Amino acid sequence: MFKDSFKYYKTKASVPDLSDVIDIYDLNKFDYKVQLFKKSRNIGANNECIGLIPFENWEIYELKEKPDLIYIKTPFTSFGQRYWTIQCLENYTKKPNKLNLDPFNEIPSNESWWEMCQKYKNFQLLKKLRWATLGYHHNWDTKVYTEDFRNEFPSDLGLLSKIVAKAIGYDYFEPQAAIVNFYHLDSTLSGHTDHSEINLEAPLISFSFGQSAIFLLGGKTLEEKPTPLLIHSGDIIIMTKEARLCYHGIPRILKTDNTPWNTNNFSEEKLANCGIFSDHAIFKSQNEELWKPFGQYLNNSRINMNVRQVLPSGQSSL
Ligand SMILES: O=C(O)CCC(=O)C(=O)O
Repeated sequence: MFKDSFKYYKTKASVPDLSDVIDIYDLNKFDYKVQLFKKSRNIGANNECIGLIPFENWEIYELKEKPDLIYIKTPFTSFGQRYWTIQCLENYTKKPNKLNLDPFNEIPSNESWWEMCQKYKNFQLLKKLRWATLGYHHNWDTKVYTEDFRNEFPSDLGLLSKIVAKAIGYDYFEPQAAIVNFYHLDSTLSGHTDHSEINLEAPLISFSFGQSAIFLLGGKTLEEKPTPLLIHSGDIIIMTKEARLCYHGIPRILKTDNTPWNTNNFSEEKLANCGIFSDHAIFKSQNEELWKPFGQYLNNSRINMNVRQVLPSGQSSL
């Protein structure tokens, strides 16, 4: 059943009927499938400096049939969407993080992927990047994490993930591994479960930016018919408890006219107090030209960062 749905939404031969795809931006139509998540916790403090809107404006939902899937309708400011896009493209793709491109030795050790793509206008290389791994690096062959394949987890993404986890009741979430996926309009991610982490009780937090995607959430076996969801730029999906063990995948990226990253609503006064953002040349100079290549990337691509806790609480290594 999972594979049939995947094929249905993936096919380019005909336009799939999207009327069953749950769109959180069209709640009137889907209120029989989606309800408010009532167990959220007010995380208080002003989180604008990490790119989030004030907590009282967050909209958090759960699926009626699969309440362990939590959906936060974009809690990011447009300034936040830009920051996380820049981090994914320019910084998280630098060493010591691992890229799918590493075995091809196309990037000299004194350069980074993003620099090379921009400096030499290498659009082929730009399209070839599919993933980067951070913290405990996912081993795509063995699916087993090891201590010798581990680097420090980025502190900004760690902080963001902890804030989100806290808002849904996970006070002790420890971000230790992430996969950053880069999708183009023809990319897919086949159905899979994420079970490499020893700690499967901790949530898996997934942030998306750029073009929209159809996300399929199935059951614990491929026999179960999946629920299709439309994911927009800035949305957060959190898989907890049972949903953490379910099959999921991305059969299709959909071009969107909604480009929240283009709304320039930055306040210089606020930025002055925001350490990590104000240190960044793009935000410091407020120079749209510097943002341009990142915006161009988002116009045809989708970025997804998904963050996991690997270890049992209180444990610091494998
Ligand atoms: O791109 C997404 O939304 C899903 C990513 C995912 O499932 C994964 O990396 O395991």
